[in-house]
Amino acid sequence: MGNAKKTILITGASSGFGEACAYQYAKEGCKLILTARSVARLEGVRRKLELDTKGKCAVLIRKLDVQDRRAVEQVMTDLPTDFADIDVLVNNAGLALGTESVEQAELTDWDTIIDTNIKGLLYMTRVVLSVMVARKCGHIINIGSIAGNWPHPRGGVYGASKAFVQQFSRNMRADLIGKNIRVSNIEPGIAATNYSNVRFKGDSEKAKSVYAGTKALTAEDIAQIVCWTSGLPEHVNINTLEVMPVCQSWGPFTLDRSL
Ligand code: NDP
Ligand code: 8X3
Repeated sequence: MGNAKKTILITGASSGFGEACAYQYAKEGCKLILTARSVARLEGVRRKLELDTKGKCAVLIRKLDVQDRRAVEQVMTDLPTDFADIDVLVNNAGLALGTESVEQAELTDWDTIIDTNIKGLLYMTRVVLSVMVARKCGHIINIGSIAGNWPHPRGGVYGASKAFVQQFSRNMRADLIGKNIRVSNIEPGIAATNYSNVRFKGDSEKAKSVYAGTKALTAEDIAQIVCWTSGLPEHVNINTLEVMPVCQSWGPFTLDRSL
């Protein structure tokens, strides 16, 4: 089946997985709608796409904060007709903030995580689904995380937000039976992107130390998986796909022997 000629909307396309998905889908002959808050970085992605594809890739960029429900609705309303039939939505925009234990975490960080990873993903999904349901086709690909599947000390609300994404993906798929719409949740482990820089609030030394001595996943690894997932024959649905680098695995249970 493949992805050629599909219209793909990617949130958080200014960096990391979203940016790498844009390059991969462009190689596969897709039309792209790239969204993020940073227009300057989106312009950079568009320039690189134009060079890579010798201007053959149709790209629309839109400044969009997924936390803003009205803005999400407006972006969809304002799409030119030749970009309006979205075949694939990659719900990728997201972040972790802070590394404190739950009793010390900043409540404003929790708000931002919930507003972006949960509410933003819900707003995007609802507006795009209305188009997909009307066309009786489409594919929603959510970017979850292994942090939604396994307990992570100091992963608090971030991991919980990704557990939400996993269960929402499953429930959505249950609701959409008979409507010919695919739903997939891709759950990466540690990947070297700007993620840690955001999580450590710009402390690039700390962010670098997360990946030191590891061979972490790359954004391109995840982009290949996302594009493969949507390029499978139309009757095939990847429900969930958890992926870690070989250097990552689980820890044992912990016992407190001090009591
Ligand atoms: P990056 O920080 O490199 O990219 C995050 C992207 O999300 C950026 O394009 C950013 O753009 C965008 N974004 C953040 N907040 C908003 C917002 N409010 N509205 C719109 N866009 C927003 O990190 P990754 O590429 O690693 O992260 C992508 C996804 O992958 C996230 O959901 C993350 O949780 C998940 N993930 C990451 C893993 C990792 O180890 N890297 C592992 C597992 C999952 P801008 O700032 O311009 O808005
Ligand atoms: C984050 C995944 O492995 O860095 O979503 O905690 S990990």
